Amino acid sequence: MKKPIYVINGPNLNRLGKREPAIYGKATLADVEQYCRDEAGDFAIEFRQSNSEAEIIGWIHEAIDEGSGIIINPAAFTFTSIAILDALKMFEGPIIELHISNIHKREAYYHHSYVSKVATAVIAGLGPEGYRTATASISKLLQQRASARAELTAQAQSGRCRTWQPAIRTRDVQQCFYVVCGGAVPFVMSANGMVRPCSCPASN
Ligand code: CA2
Repeated sequence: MKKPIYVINGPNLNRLGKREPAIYGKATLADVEQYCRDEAGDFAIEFRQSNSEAEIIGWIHEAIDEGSGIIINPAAFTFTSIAILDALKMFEGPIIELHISNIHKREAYYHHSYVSKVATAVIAGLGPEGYRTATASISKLLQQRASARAELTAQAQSGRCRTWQPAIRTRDVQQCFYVVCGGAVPFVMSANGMVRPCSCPASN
């Protein structure tokens, strides 16, 4: 069974639709949750909101163990929380950072995001509809990644590649998961599911 996509929302977003509609739109958080479910295809959605940094970190830990992808609107924690950044660094799947408003058009203190350092993609300024875009995009990324993994498995099993090399699992090294070594052509698979030839020392 497919692992769920976690959609994690930070402080004050429980009030969505109740004030500042010019910036945040008229949709409520319940509407936004429905947008995500509409676009999720085969994936289950774990939709969460909290005003507590500790609770959000707990949910990221849960996603590390049980989730396939994370969509996160960290709200004000975007600009303050190295603890959320550190938790997200441990997640190996795709991460989409989402903001309803275009944070770069706003006051300077909204311009620097810690979360962007580990995000696969950032969506800002599409309004509540951005949740649809984020869910559709992360589903596609996850499907591409699954196809690439299946292709590599088939190549390995067909004998073209003699060994599977466990990947360098940090995000710093272009988000590699597996390097297939020893075959005619070594490959690298990235988090967005693209497969490309690589030069792998272990294949020489
Ligand atoms: O645009 C976004 O989604 C934000 O992440 C929302 C955060 C803000 O700190 C970020 O800069 C951008 C704040 C959310 C405020 O919550 C509201 C809830 C209901 C109505 C208006 C605001």
